[in-house]
Amino acid sequence: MRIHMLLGGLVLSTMTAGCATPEGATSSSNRGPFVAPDVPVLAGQTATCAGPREKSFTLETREVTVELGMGVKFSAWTYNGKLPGPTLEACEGDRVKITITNHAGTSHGLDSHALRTDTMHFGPVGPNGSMTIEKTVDTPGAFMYHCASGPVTDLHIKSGLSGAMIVYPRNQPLRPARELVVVESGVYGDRDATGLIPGTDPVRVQKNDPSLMMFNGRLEHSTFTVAPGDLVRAYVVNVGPGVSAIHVMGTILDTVHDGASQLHDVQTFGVPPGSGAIVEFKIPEPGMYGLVDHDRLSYLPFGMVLSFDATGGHPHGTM
Ligand SMILES: [Cu+2]
Repeated sequence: MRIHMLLGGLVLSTMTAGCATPEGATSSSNRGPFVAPDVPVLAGQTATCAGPREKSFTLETREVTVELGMGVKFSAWTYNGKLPGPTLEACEGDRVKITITNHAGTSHGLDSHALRTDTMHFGPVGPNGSMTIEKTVDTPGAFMYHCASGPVTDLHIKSGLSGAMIVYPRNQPLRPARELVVVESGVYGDRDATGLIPGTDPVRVQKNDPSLMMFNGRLEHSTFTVAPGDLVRAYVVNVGPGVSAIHVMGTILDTVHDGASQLHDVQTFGVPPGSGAIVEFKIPEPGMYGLVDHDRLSYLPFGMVLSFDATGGHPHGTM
């Protein structure tokens, strides 16, 4: 009960007084990806599968201090300066070419779980170097990608070098839905007096002991404006640590795609670290809803909830 009160307080705290559109909320439309500064950009199945059958991506490894929200900064290791790295979208059967250019001070590489290929292609490559992986993607799904750097790979992933790669099915159109990417990951370091986490603590890394957990590399999130009856599809990737217990407060997952398997009417779905799943849920009635990791509810005050507002600007959908 207290948790639900907390969720209510959190989601409603993102709303302005009265009936105005919540500040920072996404625009409402019936289909397509949510667009907000704090969610990875998503083109979606239709545009991706209609595009060229060869997809080229460039990922630049850079050491960047990123804003996490709530006054916290983190000196991260990044792909393209972002946490998580950019979402790589491809369509089943596409030839994918991923180039890594290393602008950082140590060696980095790339392992995408969407690829069936020799791991020797994953690098690493030294500072100022570059490498390219090329392969046809043949399996649809939401996949993790991450740095591959030999025995120190875990430290590199936990310093920020990870992201989502979506491979859309080519011949099975997905139902129209509001879509978003959800990459869950941790930060392994303590804040100094200025709010800066100056780097990754190897002791915390080894213990799988994050100081903070994040959705999409942020502690603060836009509220997603939806309407009753909307279908929402989340491409979930769990960087870890621990199984992500994906649950949407206020509803039941309509369909979960885990590899080629489909499950229906699931209250909470476990996504292991290093894996992904596509979860779909319908907004049942006017009100507020929240996507959480049910095993990380202790992090709710630090932003571990994605809020969906179906009130039409009016709390509980009432005038
Ligand atoms: Cu690395």
